[in-house]
Order: sequence, then structure tokens, then C-alpha cells
Amino acid sequence: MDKKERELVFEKAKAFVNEAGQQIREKIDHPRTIETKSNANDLVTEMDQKTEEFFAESIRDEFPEHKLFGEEGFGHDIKDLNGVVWIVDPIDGTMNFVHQKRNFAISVGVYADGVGEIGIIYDVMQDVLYTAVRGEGAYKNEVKLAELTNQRLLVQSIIGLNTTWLIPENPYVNHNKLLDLVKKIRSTRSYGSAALELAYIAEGVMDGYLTMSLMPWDVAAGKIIVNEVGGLVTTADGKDIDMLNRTTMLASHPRIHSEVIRNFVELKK
Ligand code: 2AM
Ligand code: CA
Ligand code: CA
Ligand code: CA
Repeated sequence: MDKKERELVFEKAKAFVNEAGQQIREKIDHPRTIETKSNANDLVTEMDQKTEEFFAESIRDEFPEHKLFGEEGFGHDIKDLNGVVWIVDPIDGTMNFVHQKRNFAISVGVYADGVGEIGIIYDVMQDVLYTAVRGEGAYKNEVKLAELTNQRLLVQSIIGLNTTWLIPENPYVNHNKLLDLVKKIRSTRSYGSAALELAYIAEGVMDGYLTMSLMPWDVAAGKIIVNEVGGLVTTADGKDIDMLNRTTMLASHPRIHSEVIRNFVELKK
């Protein structure tokens, strides 16, 4: 994707996100149809679906050759990242959307032949837009975010961590090592939107985020934004993220990334 095309797609993507966000805000107090997906706590609403449908139609109208990879199934059956693929989570943090009517985001990552070109995370209710275009840095509402240099030591760090991963029976990770991490660091947070947690790392208000189960649309935009300020986004054991399948993730500023993996993450087989 050349610079001119990147700029055009970026402008259109921002316009789609703003329009979708406005629709959600206008209907935030309307009655919800809430269904469950894989389990009783895995929620989806008509607004998740309508928003993704809006992206599907908008992308098809403006860029018929582009593909959509989205959570709610309005996109294409994506088997590879050839060409231009929009990786979209229409509402990241659906449980927050339903229960709190805040703390959820629209997440849009645009990949060209597997390379992350554009990342947009929109905190809909706060009206805060995080963006990045590859090679041009990251922004919060038009203000450029600082590079992540000279960041905090691990003992001074706030790490995003869901308490689920501390349950001994969890199938993914040695919980005792994570308890050691919790004891070592300054504190944990759990915001319930992976996209927002990644945006907060890029902003420098969180030092890391460790999780054992994400889908590509949870991380596609945030990875680009975090990378643009010099942060690292890998699997929980330090490998490249697979943007087609479920993944673990450790995102952080560079100072603590390898230390967390080396000393505190032991994945179960
Ligand atoms: P969602 O709201 O779009 O479903 C909550 O901790 C975070 O994890 C949210 O970003 C949420 O996205 C995501 N999430 C929820 N259920 C998930 C699942 N079964 N697998 C992976 N990610 C999930
Ligand atoms: Ca979901
Ligand atoms: Ca999500
Ligand atoms: Ca979602």
C-alpha cells in the first residue's frame, strides 16, 4: 500500500468509525436485544451486529476490492491476509456496553499483505480517538503520543490482567507464576476492553497487558498503535502474533517485556 492510498483509506476509516460511534451514542439508552454466544457470559447485541454490518457495507461501497475480517460474521471468510484486509471489532467490550454503557471501543486495523498499515481505536462514550498510520507515529485526538522511552521498572508498573488467569484450574497458564507477578508489580487493572487496554499502553498510562485469549480483531488496531510508539506486542511467550487465529498476548513498553516473559509466564501445554 503506497502512502497516497494509505492516507485515503485512513480518512475513510476515521469517517466510518465516527459515524458508527455517533450511531451507538445516540442509541445508548434504547432497549437492547442481548443474546449469548459461546457461553452465558459471552454477550452480543443487535448494536454489535448493526455496527459491523455498517462497516461491511461502507467498505464494500468505497473499496470493493478490500476484505473484512470481523467478529460478528458480516465479513469475508478470511483464510489469509493477502491484499487489503480490514480487521474490525464493532464493539470491543460488549459486556461493558451492556452493563455500564461506557468503557467500550470500536477497533479497526487495516492490513495490507499482512503488514499493519492503519490502527484506529475509538472510545465511543468518551469521544477519544486513538490512531496510528504505519511510520507516522500514534495520536490521541490529533495530539501525537510520546515514544515509550525510559518507562517504569517492573516494580513500579501497572499491568492489565484479568483475574481469570489467576484461577488455578485455568487451562492456559501457571497461575502461581502470575501471582508472583502480581506481588512484584505496583498494581493490576482490568478494563474489559482489550482494545482500550492497548490504547492505554500506547498512551503510557498503563505499562503492560497480559492475556491468554484474544481474537485478531481485539488486537489488530492496538498492535499498530502500540508499535508506533515503540511498544512491543507479542504472544505471552514472546512470539509474533498470528492475526488469523486465537492468541495469547503480552503488550508492554520495551523495558519490562522480556522480564515478564522470562520470569512470570509459563504456558500450559
Ligand atoms: P468483546 O467484548 O469484543 O467480546 C474482555 O476481557 C476482552 O476480551 C474484550 O476485549 C472482549 O471482546 C474479549 N473477549 C471476550 N470474550 C472473548 C473470548 N471468548 N475470546 C477472546 N476474547 C474475548
Ligand atoms: Ca464478543
Ligand atoms: Ca473484542
Ligand atoms: Ca466485539
